[in-house]
Amino acid sequence: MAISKAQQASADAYLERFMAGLKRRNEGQPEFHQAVHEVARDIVPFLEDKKVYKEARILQRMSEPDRVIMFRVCWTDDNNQVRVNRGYRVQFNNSIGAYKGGLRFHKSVNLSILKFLGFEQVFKNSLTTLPMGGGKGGSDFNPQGKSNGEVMRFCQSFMSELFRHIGPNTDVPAGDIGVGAREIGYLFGQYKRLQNEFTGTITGKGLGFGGSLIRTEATGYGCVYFAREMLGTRSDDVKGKNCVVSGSGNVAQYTAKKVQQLGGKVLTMSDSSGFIHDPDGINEEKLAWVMDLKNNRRGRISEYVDKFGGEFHEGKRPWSVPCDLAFPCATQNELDGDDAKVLVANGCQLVSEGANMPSTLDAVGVFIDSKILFGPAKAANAGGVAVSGLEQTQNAMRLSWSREQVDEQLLEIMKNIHSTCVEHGTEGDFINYVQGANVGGFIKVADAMLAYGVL
Ligand code: NDP
Ligand code: 2IT
Repeated sequence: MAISKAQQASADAYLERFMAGLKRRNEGQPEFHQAVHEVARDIVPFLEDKKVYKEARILQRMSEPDRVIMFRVCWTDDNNQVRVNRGYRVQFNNSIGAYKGGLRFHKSVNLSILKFLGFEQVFKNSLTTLPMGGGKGGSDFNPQGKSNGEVMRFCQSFMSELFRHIGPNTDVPAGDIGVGAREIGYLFGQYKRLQNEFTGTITGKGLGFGGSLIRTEATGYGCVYFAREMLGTRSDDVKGKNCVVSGSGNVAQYTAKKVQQLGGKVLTMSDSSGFIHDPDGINEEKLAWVMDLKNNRRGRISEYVDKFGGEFHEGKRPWSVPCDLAFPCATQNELDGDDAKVLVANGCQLVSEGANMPSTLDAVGVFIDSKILFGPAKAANAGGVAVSGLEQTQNAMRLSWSREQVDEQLLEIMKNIHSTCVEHGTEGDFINYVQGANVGGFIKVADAMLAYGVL
């Protein structure tokens, strides 16, 4: 995006005023400020010569959610004690389709985190090219250490309020941190019971009751497909690359699997207690063991070392391990400016974000300044919600597509997102994927909002 010096100065002043207003209206919500700032840094200069968007205050309207629903969730634990949690659904923007986005159950969940995630989701869903608006929800409920019965009672209570706010043409939730196959089963079961209808109102469902093949794999697979597209612009490939992955949940697992399939070597995985480093590489057999550990036995990643050797680094993140490619797949702000400098100094050529906003604003700055390939979350991890969109389509048609059909469409969507980023992010011989994703995601939603008039 080439703008004059005078336009840049005017954009800088506008950005400062815009962010000051946003912070004043949304006090104490640092993650939301960060997510909006990351987008506004690119959108404000883009708007310099686009009066219609500016006069219609599109950016201001897009950074205010359509509505926020907050509710009490009461349930009884295994000791017959009454527990109280808070439930949320942030319905951010439905300009181009029904609200769509995951539910997160984690002790850290608050309004700031869900607003950042809902805001990001609007752009991400737009990039997929599917007709989906953006939303996010969840609870400060901590599933760790809870029995199946406790998780079921919590999910049923949560859905007893949420069900009245969602529907196949209104709002379609899915999973996120702490919400996997087990939770989706309980949530969908309760929704179906209360609504007395079988519709595709939740995605990520089990394969026997409306789920789509490849949805479980989609975010991780898509993140590596996106990495492969980025490498392709430098005539390079995943094959033979040393890869550092963080996290060991859904996204990390299938990122690791696709890296393996494409001939890369996975050196690390992590959880909230630290990371494991296996210099021999986490191969197929070892990954299968990690999946069983995390998905069935619900154990800690440190147990890997007792089984297969390597090192466990307690309380640490894996970015100091030298690598060619890095895949942050755990959580927000897990990679800061110092980590980014270490990665770049060690020769890392690419970062593809599986998690949402894993890199701090400083880290993003380091990646862009050093001109490595940096795929931001809203582009790189859009494969998950894209296949959720395909699940909705299959549900509406009352049929299911084959593994190959869905995987092919996922790959096609990731390639399209990459092309959109190239179209809007190319600056000379460098592709700024952050700018490309922000501008590419913005335009479609902004044009729909313009068409609707002042809403
Ligand atoms: P899971 O719950 O399956 O796994 C989360 C992983 O991240 C676990 O290894 C967990 O460790 C770790 N983690 C969570 N919180 C923290 C923390 N505060 N500090 C360090 N590690 C942490 O979630 P997903 O794999 O589904 O989600 C991972 C990321 O990917 C999130 O940012 C999510 O928003 C994003 N995402 C998910 C999509 C999906 O389809 N599931 C789609 C697009 C993005 P522990 O077990 O110790 O808690
Ligand atoms: O952050 C995300 O894109 C998700 N958690 C997936 C959302 C979805 O609706 O599949």
